[in-house]
Amino acid sequence: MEYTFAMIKPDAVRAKNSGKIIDMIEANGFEIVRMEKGTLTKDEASTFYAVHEKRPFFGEMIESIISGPVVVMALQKENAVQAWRDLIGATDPAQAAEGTIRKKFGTSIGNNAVHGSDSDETAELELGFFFPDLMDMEFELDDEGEIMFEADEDEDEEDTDED
Ligand code: RTP
Ligand code: MG
Repeated sequence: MEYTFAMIKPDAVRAKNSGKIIDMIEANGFEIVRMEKGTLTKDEASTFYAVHEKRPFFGEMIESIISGPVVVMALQKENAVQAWRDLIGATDPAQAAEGTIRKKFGTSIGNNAVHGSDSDETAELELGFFFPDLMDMEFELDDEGEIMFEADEDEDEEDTDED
């Protein structure tokens, strides 16, 4: 897939590293299709982290992710999911490779600076959760590298039929 979901977590936002992380995203050839800053509610965080609900540290994860503003992004690049996972590095910053975002800006496994979708399926769920309007849009870059949005015509027809 050409798109993935990325989040700069509260620890990195608090440490004033958002700009440096965004710089790395752009320097590594990702197009930022959407970007928004805000603080998640407990309900939003629980939905977002629902797959981890059985983990012993689930409560800590939720408290940490709602502890301050996050920056959420829809990123575009060829093979975006894997490319973004490669750039962020291993979950534990201590294990992350040199030059990765978590190596540079993560301070512990719970404060690891960024999140990235782990599969195409997860990316679709997470993009749909934060940027629902993107899901029924087609978008691509024109010759100048500008994003062009086009409504998905099939979806429109379906909507018309239902009305
Ligand atoms: P993420 O979802 O945030 O991109 O991280 P990930 O795929 O590399 O790791 P995942 O297994 O999905 O874990 C989600 C987040 O849970 C926190 N964690 N804490 N205390 C611990 O042992 C522990 N293990 C994981 C991390 O903040 C991780 O990003
Ligand atoms: Mg994960």
